[in-house]
Amino acid sequence: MSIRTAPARRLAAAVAVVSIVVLGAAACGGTTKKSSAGDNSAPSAASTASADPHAPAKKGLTIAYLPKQVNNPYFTSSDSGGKKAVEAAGSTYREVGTSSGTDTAGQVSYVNTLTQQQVDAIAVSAQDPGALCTALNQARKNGVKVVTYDSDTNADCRDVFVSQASSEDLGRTEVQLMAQQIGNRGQIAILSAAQTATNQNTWIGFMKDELKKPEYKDIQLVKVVYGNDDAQQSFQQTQGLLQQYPNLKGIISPTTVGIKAAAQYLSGSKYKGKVQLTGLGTPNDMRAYVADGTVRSFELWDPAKLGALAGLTAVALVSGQISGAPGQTYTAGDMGTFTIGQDSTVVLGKPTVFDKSNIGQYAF
Ligand code: RAM
Repeated sequence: MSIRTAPARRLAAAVAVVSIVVLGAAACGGTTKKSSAGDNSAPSAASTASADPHAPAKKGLTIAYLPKQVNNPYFTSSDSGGKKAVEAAGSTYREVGTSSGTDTAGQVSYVNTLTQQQVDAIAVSAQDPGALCTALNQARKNGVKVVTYDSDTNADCRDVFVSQASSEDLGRTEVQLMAQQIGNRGQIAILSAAQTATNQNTWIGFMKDELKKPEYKDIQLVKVVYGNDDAQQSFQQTQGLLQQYPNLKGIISPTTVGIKAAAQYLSGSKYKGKVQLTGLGTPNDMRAYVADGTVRSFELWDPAKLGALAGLTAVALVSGQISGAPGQTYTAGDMGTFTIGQDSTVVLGKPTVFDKSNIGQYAF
């Protein structure tokens, strides 16, 4: 892949009018990426590069995964799904990353190293929306395709975001699950991951919006706390919430680490079965707490499928089958055909709600 030079970029600007007309047709009327100035500016690949849906899928690529946190079982699952899919597609899988969910400097330094090593694509779950931008755009200017999965960066700093589900659905359904469990009445709190996490913050935004509906007028969201996807911190935050709000009726934890730690605390306390807990968890982590009555229902997508789709999207980008423009479609192995939507986002599908009636069917 060639590196774009300054004269080439000026030429691109000069033919912008022509490109817009051509793109308008290619992108089925979808939005194009915002342009920005300065060193942090995006290479605007999606808005200028053409894609050939019939181009053969390239093999022998190196696709590097950079999860939020390497020792988090959720990412072990997602990235092993990625490994399987990338290897089945004839390419090499790599994984690098930090062991803390709040080490944004560590994530930046991994992006820089992967750029120097000239990997073909990076699939990254961002700990912070803006912190990785300069490094990711530097990677893209050097010909590396960038896919975010699970947690996005700003839309100008990657080619495609592979989202686990509709963020709006996730936020609203977590409130709906909680409301059912507490009979639409009482104080609730949120136990989140890192304060900067794009995915959790987006879901919390939709939770707050859902809570404005008249049917939830008797539910008060009293506090949002952050356990930083650290088991001990999440456990302590749960304990602190119950000390501070003795009338608390429920906790929503939209993180697999947080919900597990909160369940562990509740199950060994006098609040078991009295303070409700829902959010996003893996069936493997939550099985014991559903069985002992601490948790009634919670939801999640299949992390392995998310990791697989991220890797296959990276292969489609490097192969030139897609450039990231909304409206483009591509086939992701045996997962089927996907269409790139608004803000160059691809959605995996709908999450599953788990409770005692179906949890036995899932093993992740
Ligand atoms: C944690 C991470 C991840 C999130 C899941 C639900 O493992 O915060 O980003 O998607 O929970």
